[in-house]
Amino acid sequence: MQELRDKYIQAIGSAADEAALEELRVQAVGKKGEISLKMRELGRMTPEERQTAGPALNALKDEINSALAAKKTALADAALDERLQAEWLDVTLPGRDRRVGSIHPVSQVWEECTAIFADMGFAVAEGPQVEDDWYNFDALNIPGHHPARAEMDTFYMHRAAGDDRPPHVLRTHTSPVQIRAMQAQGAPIRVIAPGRVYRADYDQTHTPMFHQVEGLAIDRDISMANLKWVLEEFFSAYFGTKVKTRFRASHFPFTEPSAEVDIQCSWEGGTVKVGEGDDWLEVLGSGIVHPKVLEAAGVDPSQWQGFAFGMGIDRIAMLKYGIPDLRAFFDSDLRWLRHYGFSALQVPTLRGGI
Ligand code: 2U9
Repeated sequence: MQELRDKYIQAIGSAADEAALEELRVQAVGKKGEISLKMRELGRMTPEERQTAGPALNALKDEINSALAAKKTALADAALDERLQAEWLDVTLPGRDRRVGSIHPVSQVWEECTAIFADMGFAVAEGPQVEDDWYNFDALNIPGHHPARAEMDTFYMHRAAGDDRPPHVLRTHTSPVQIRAMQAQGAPIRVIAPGRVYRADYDQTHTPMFHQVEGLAIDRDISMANLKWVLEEFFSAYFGTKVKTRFRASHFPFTEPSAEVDIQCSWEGGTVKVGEGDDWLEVLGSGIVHPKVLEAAGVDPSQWQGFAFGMGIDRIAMLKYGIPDLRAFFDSDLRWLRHYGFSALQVPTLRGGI
């Protein structure tokens, strides 16, 4: 009995894992284990023998069960210690930076313009960025020989030998969109055309791709007075303060008369503030749509007339948000966006607020 005890107590003490322990349990105290078999032999013993062997076997069984339980706990503790060592975590380390996206100022301003003009009844029109030269030039009263074609630094699409379609260009303005809109729906019409435009020009204030929003309102008796009201209403909503405009006579092939439009501003310490002071800042071109342009778009100029205007979205975005360098718009480092306070999309309306 002592031998049996020593054998199991020692084996349990040196068991490497739970599986080895289980094997020992089955061998010793399992149904067909050594101690169980010995207990069965009790029946064949004399009462006297049984009186000493019985309690001794029970005590041995208890001792082995306790040793098994103690070893099981010890193994589990050791396993936990090992895990705690291996999976050690420094909770004092700073958290990982979460990358937060943000709206691009040009997209923001694009939406702002759309919302304000929508409040004045202008629908949004869209069109292709690759145009044929009729839509981009001829329909807008810019014939083949016109110097404006050369001045616009147009990107011409490559043409394969034998391609006899009219020349295609990357649109230099969004005006072709309004030609298409008039062809499609005729007059009266009130649309704006925001979108990307392309000119082969690159310096501090020009990028080969930029954004315009143009507007067109054609009806029976639209005048420059309506244009001035719409623009002042727009700029006041956009800058969130009453903004005066100044019209200067100008010339564009597609409008007659034409005007360049300045907005009221002040210059102090190198920063411009819109809607105060007595300086002026040029932001826009406009005029009464040329009869030839209406005709090209299938609208009878003896029945209909109206205004058109065009401005650079990038430029008015820089003005509103105080972004000094156009090239920031094309920077892939997003920290500057946060610097200018861009987060989610917020759109102003004519009814005020942002
Ligand atoms: C149609 C008829 C006329 C749109 C106009 C301008 C004057 C203009 C510039 C402003 C800054 C382009 O982005 S910019 O460089 N635009 O000066 N645009 S009138 O006239 C139109 C448009 C469509 C059918």
